Amino acid sequence: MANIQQTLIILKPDVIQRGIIGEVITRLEKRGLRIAAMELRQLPRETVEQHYDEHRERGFFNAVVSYMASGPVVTMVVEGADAIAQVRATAGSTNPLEATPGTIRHDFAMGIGRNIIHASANETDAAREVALFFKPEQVVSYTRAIDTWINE
Ligand code: FUP
Repeated sequence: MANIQQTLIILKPDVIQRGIIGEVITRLEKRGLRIAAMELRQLPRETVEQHYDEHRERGFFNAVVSYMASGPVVTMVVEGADAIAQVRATAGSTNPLEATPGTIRHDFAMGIGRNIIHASANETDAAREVALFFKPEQVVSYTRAIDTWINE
């Protein structure tokens, strides 16, 4: 049985500014992931601070909060077999310099401070982050005819 998981993705402000929302989402859809929720929104600083709470004491905290609040983002919940690890692999290493060619961060980004996509790191973070950005009724569970061709 496939281990179906949900994970939270944020397409960061530069994705919207650079006009590559579609290209990034296509990478995820082509993997076979199913979009369960999606919204374009301007994040208040307080929400970003809550999201990155574990990094509050780090030197880059203010920079990452300012970046994430600098313009609209697209928040998404995607679903699929082992979705948390699958999306992290497709996103690539946090630092685009270390990301493997073919990953989103390698192919679309240059700097760790402009790494264009957030993806939950583990099950605990995914549950917390999905709940931070979406109400339960905004997350839609459904199946597609193609799902049986993606997971046995
Ligand atoms: P990730 O799990 O890939 O989102 O990475 P982290 O939780 O380690 O970092 C959160 C965000 O802080 C990253 F997306 C980019 C930013 N960051 C920096 O700007 N500088 C650093 O040295 C580390 C992280």
